[in-house]
Amino acid sequence: MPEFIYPPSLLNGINIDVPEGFKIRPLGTRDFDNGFLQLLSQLTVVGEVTSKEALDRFNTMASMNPLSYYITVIEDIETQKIVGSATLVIELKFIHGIGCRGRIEDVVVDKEKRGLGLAAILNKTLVQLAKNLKVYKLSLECKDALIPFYEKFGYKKDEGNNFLVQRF
Ligand code: 16G
Repeated sequence: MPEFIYPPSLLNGINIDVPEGFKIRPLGTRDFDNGFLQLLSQLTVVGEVTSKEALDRFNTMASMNPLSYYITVIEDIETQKIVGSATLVIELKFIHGIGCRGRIEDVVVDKEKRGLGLAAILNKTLVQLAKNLKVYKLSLECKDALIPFYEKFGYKKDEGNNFLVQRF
């Protein structure tokens, strides 16, 4: 199993300043012992997930060809805890010249570490990574209150297009 969910070198050319004491990098296998799932539970329901299930899912995602799951985390270097995470998902298309679409998912920063600009760092990094991967569009879903935050990274409402959902 690879150590990281995508090659860390893909972040090399993306020079977005991170506050001292923090590191941005792809999700790693050891992060399941360093609070990654607990962090996700600050966003939504994670449910009962065993270590084996988590690592199997990691392995499936990391083995995709081409890669689709660019889960990017911020580590607190001193404690090794994962204090921020956001995912770029790449969806393959026939349209737009065998193009691909990007989606930003599961953006979360630990409630103890909010106000340091970590969510902005994750967003700027993933917008740049999506551009490097040549997506023709990048989208996300968010609550009304977060629209002004996401607008700072180039998103706008897609007038006439709505987000519809069914929950099961
Ligand atoms: C937010 C997230 C989405 C996540 C969902 C979970 C962002 C930009 N959006 O909409 O990615 O999957 O919350 O909520 O992070 P749910 O459990 O109600 O689907």
